[in-house]
Amino acid sequence: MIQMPWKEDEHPFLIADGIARFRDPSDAGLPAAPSLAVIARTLPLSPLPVTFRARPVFGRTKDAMGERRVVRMPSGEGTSLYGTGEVAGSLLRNGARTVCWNTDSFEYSEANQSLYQSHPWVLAVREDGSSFGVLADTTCRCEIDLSTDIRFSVPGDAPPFAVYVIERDTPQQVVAALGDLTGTMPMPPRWALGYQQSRWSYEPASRALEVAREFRARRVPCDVIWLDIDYMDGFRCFTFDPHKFSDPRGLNRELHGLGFKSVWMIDPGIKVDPAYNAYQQGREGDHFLKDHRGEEYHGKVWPGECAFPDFTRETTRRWWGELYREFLDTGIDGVWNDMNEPAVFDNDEKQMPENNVHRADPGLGGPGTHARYHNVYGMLMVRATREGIARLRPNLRPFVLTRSNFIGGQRYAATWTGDNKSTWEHLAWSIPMALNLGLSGQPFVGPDIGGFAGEADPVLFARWMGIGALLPFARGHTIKDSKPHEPWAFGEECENTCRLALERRSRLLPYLYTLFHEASRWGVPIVRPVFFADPADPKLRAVDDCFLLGPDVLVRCRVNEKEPCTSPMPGGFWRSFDPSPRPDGSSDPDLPDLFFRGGSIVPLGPVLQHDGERPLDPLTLIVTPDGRGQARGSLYEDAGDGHAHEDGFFRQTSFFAFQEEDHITLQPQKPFGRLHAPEREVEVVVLLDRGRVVRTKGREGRNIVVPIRA
Ligand code: NBV
Repeated sequence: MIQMPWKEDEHPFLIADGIARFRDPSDAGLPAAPSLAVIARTLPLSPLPVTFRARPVFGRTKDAMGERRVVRMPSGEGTSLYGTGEVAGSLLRNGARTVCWNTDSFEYSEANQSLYQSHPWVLAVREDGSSFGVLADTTCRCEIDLSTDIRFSVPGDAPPFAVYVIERDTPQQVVAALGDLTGTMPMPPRWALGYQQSRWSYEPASRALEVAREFRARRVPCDVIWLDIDYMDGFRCFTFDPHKFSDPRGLNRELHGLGFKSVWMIDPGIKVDPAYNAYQQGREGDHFLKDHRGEEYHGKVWPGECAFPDFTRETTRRWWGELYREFLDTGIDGVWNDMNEPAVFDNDEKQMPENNVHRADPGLGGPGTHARYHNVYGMLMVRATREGIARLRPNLRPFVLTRSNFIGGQRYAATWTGDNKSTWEHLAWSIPMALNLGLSGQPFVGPDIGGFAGEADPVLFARWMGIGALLPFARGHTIKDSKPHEPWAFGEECENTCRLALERRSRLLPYLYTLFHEASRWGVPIVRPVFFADPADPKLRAVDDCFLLGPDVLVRCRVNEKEPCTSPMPGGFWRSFDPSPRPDGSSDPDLPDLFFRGGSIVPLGPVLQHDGERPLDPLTLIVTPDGRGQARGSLYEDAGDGHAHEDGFFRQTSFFAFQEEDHITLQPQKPFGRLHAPEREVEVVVLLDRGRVVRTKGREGRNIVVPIRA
C-alpha cells in the first residue's frame, strides 16, 4: 500500500507506485482538459510502496501579471533543480525563471526566458541523491519559477490542470518514469545518427552536390545533406524552384549515389495564393486557422501573407500528411519543420494573435483560443508530418526535425537548439542545453555546430565539431550569406580536427545506436549529466562542460578558448582512451578527452564514411576492467531502418569479461533476438592502469583470451 503523508481525500490519484496525479481541490468539480503531454493514464503497479515526501500546494494569487493559478512544490534544502526543457545557460536551474511560451528567439541569450519549446517540467535531485520530478500538465503560457522551491503559474482564466509528481530513488529512474508518462522517441533510421551538413541554403542543386562530393573526396564522414527554404518556388512549401531546383528527383538520385540522404525543409505558413495547390486545397478543405471573427487568419512569413493549418484537427493533420506524397516521391529522405512556434513577422514578438481560434477535436480539449494551443502548435505539426510520412512509407522509419515542440514531443521528432550564435558562450551552452532537454524527455538533440548566426573561426569551429560530434543530433548549419562553414572551410588544421571528430563519432556508432535503442525503450537520455554517475556527490551537480555519453563514456570538453577543463571527475575509475588518434598516435588537443568507466565494455565500429558503407566489421570492444577485474557491456543491432526490429528482428548481445591471473577472458553471452549473428572479427582492447593498452583479435561468438602480463 502507498504511504502518503497527507489525507486520502485530497485527491492524489496514483498512476503507478511513485507516480501520482494531483488536482487543485477547488477545481474538483471541473473536468481537467485532456492531456497533450501524458499518454499513459495508468501504468503497471510494482509491489514496492513509495513514500511521497512532498505534495503540490494549489492556490491563486494576484501579482503584476494579474490573477494567476499557482502550484507550489516544496523542494527542500540542498536540492538541485534541472529540466525545464530548452533553456540557455547553466545546467543547474536553481534560481531561474522560465516562461513556457514557444518563441522564435533568433540569437537568444540567457536573458530569453522563452525559447522555441515548452516543457513545464522540473527534475529535482535531493542532497542524498534521491529524486523527484514535477510536471504541470498545461499547454497554456506557464511560468516556472525556481527562485525558492518549484512554482508553476498560469493566467487565472486558464483551464484547470493536473500536476504529476514522480518520486523515485534516483534521477535516472525519474526521467525514465517521465518517459513512461509522456512516451519515448521512436527508433530513428540509423543514418540519422551520422553527421549531417546543412546551411541556409545550399543553392542551386549543383552546389549541394558539390558539397556532397567534397565530403567524399576529402574523406570526412557525412550521411546527410540538408536543403533549406531556398529550394522552394517563392517559399511555397511542397514546391521546387523551377530554375535552381528544376530536377529534385535527379538531385536526390545523385546524392543517394554518393551515399547521402537528404532532408528538406517545410514550414507551416502556406502562401495565400489562389493559384497555389496547397493553399487551394487548404482553403477548400477549410483547414486553416481562424481569427477571432471566424475569418481565415493571415500572417506574414517568408512567402508574404500566409494561412496556417489548424493542426489541432485530425482531418487537417491527415490532409497535411497527404501533402508529402508527391514531395517524398522525389526521393526525399527526411523532413525539417521550421518556424512552427508558429512564428509570424507581424510584430516584434513574432507571435500571432492569442485570440485566434483553433477548432480542436474534443479529444484534444475542443475549440479554444491560440493562447491555449500555441505551445502545442509545433508538436501537432510534427505529429501530422510524422504520421503522414509513416502512412506514405510504411516500411521505413520517418525522420523529422522540429524547431518548436512541447513536452512529450519526442514521440514525433528530433530537435535542435535553434538559432544560436558563433560564439564561445553558445558553444558552452550546447552541452547544458542538450542535457536539460534530455532530462525533460527529449533525447534526440544537438546544436547548430559552428553556430548559426555570425561566423566561426578555425579554433571555435574545431572545438564545436569535437563536442557536437558526440551529441545525439550532429549537424553543422549556418545562416544565409555567412562564409562557408563546411569542415574544410577553415583551413587544413581545422579540417583535420573535424575529420578526427567525425571519425570518432563513426567509431562510436555501435555504442550510440545501443544508447538510442535504450532511450527509445526506456526513456533514458543518450547524453547525461555527470552527476548521473553519482547523484549523491554534491561536487558533480553543476558540471556544465562535461557529460556522459550513456553510462560508460565520460566526455570532458574545453569550452573556453584557452583554459583547460577543470571540472571534477566522478568517483570510481575512468580510463582515458582515444578511438580516433592522429596518425602519430597522439590525441588532437582540440577534441574532448574521452574516459571509459571501470567495469564497462563499449562496442565500437570501424570508421565508415556513411551508414551505407557496412558491414560493421571488425567490431571493437573497449574493455575497462573494474577493481575486481570484471567488465560488462552490450550491443544492440538491427536492420537500421524499417520496423522488423519490432517483430524481434534485432540482436542484443551482452559481453562479460573477467580477469584470471595474467589474462582477461571475454565471454560473449548468447544474443537475444531473431537477427542472425554475423561472422565478424572482434578486436578486444583492454584499458589497464598507467595508460597500458593491450589488444587481441578473435572471432565473434567465441571466447577471446587477452594476455595482460606487463
Ligand atoms: O529557413 C531559414 C532559417 C533556418 O536556416 C534556421 O535553421 C531556422 O532556425 N530559419 C530559421 C528561418 C530564418 C531565421 C532567421
